[in-house]
Amino acid sequence: MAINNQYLQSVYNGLAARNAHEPEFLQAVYEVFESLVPVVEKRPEIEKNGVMERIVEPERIVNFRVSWVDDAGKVQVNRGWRIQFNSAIGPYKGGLRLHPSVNQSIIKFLGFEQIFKNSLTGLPMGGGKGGSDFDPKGKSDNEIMRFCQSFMTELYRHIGPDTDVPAGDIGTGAREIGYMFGQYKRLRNEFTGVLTGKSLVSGGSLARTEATGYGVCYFMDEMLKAAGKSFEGKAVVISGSGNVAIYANQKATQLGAKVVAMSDSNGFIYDPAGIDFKVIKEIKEVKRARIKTYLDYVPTASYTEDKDGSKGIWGVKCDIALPCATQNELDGASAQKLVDNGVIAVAEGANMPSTPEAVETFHKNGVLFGPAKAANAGGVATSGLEMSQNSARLSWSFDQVDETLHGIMKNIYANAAAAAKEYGMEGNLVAGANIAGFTKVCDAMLWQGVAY
Ligand code: NDP
Ligand code: 2IT
Repeated sequence: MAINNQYLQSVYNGLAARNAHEPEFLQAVYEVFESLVPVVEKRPEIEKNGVMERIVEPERIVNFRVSWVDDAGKVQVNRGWRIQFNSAIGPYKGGLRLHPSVNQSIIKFLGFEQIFKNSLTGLPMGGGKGGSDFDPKGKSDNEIMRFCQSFMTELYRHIGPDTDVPAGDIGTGAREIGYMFGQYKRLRNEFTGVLTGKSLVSGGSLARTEATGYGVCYFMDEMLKAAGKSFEGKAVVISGSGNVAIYANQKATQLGAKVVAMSDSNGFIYDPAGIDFKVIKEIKEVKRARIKTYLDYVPTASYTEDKDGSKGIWGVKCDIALPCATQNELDGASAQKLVDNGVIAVAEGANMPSTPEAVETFHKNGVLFGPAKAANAGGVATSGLEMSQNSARLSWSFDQVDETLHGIMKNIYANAAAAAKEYGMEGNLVAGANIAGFTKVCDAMLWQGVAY
C-alpha cells in the first residue's frame, strides 16, 4: 500500500512505526490520508504548519483503573479511557463504548473518526471518545450502576459541558448514561448538560434515541435520490440489533422498504415479510434478550446461528445493506457476496464496519457507498442539538429535532458530494466526507496557531 504523496506517506510511516500495535487506529488514519492527497498538494500551508503531524496525535488520553464490587462481593477491575483528540472547532464530543474488545487502538480509531464526523455536522464539536473493556452482558442492574459510578468517579475531573461531553456507544445506552449523570452531579454539585443521550426527565432531547438510525436512512435516501432511486419496495439487510440498527429498521420501513434480516453477535434472523420494528425494540430495549427470541413473537421468521464471525448475514440477498454493529464486520468476501446478490447501495451505521477491501469492492462495482463519518453523523449531530437545548434551558418538539436532523444529513451529503467533485473524485463519498470534514478542522488549527 502506498499513499501518493511524500509528506503524507512520511507522516503515516512515522505514526505506523510508533503505533504498530494499534491496527484499527492506523486503518482509520490511512483511509483519511489517502483521501487528502489532492488537498495537501493544493494547500502547501498544511505541510508547512505540520497539520498532519499534529492531527494524528491526540491532545490528551486519560487511561484509568475502574474497580467495582460484583454481586458476589468480589472486586472486579476494568480499564477505562477517555481520549480528547482534537478541540479545534469545539469541546471534545463523542461516545463511551463498553465492550470487552475495547483497547487503546479501538478508542483512538473512534476518536480520530469523530473529529471529522463532528466537523461534517456543521456544529461546534471537537473529537473525543472513551470507554472500557467492561462487558455489560449478563450483569445485574446493580453491577452496571456500581461500574458506571466508579467509571465516573475518575472521569468527572476531565469532562464538563464546555470541555468534553461524552455520550453513548456500544453497550452504553440511556440506563448507563443515567448512572453516570447521577454520579457526576453528586461529585460536582452541578446539574449541567455534561452528557448527551440523557433521559427526557433529566434534560435529554427528543429524537436522540432515534437519531443515528434515522440519520443513516436520511443519508441513504439522499444517495438513492441522486441516482434516481428510492427506498420504496427495496429489501434491506441491517446488521446488529442495537440502538442504531433498531431505528434504521423503523425509518427504512417508514420510507417504504422491507428489512429482511437483522443480527446480533450470535446469529441473524430472516423474515421476507419485513422484520417488525416493535418486536425488535421490545426484545432489545425492554427484555435485553438475544435476537433469536424474535421467533417466539414471529414464528414464520427463521434464525441462523452464525458460524462465520457474524458475517453470515451478508449472504442474504438484498438491494440495500446497512452495517450497524461494529468495526470490520463486513470484509472483502462479504462485500463480494452482496455485489453478486445485486446490492445497489450501502451506508455505514456503525463506525468503520467495512474493511478497506470491502470499500474497494463496492467502489469497483458501482455500488453507492456512504461512509460512517458521514452516514452515521446524525447521532452526534442530535447530541449537539441536545447541548444547545441544555444551554438554552428549554426543549424542542420531536418534529423540530427530527427536521433539523434531516436538514443536517442532507447538508452532509451535499457537502461530501461537492468536495469529492471539487477534487476530481466525483461520486466517491469516502474521499468527499474526509475532505469536507478535514477542511474546517484544518482551517481552525491554522487560525489558532501551533498550540498543541
Ligand atoms: P448497541 O450496544 O446498542 O448495539 C450493538 C449491536 O452490535 C448489538 O446488536 C451487538 O450484538 C452488535 N455487536 C457489537 N459488537 C459486535 C461484535 N464484535 N460482533 C458482532 N456484533 C456485534 O450499540 P449501538 O447500536 O449504539 O452502536 C452500533 C454501532 O454504531 C457502533 O459501531 C457504534 O460505534 C456506532 N454508532 C453509534 C451511535 C449511537 O448514537 N449509538 C452513533 C454513531 C455510530 P451483541 O448484543 O451480540 O453484542
Ligand atoms: O460514534 C458516535 O458518533 C457516537 N457514538 C455518538 C457520539 C455522541 O456524542 O452522541
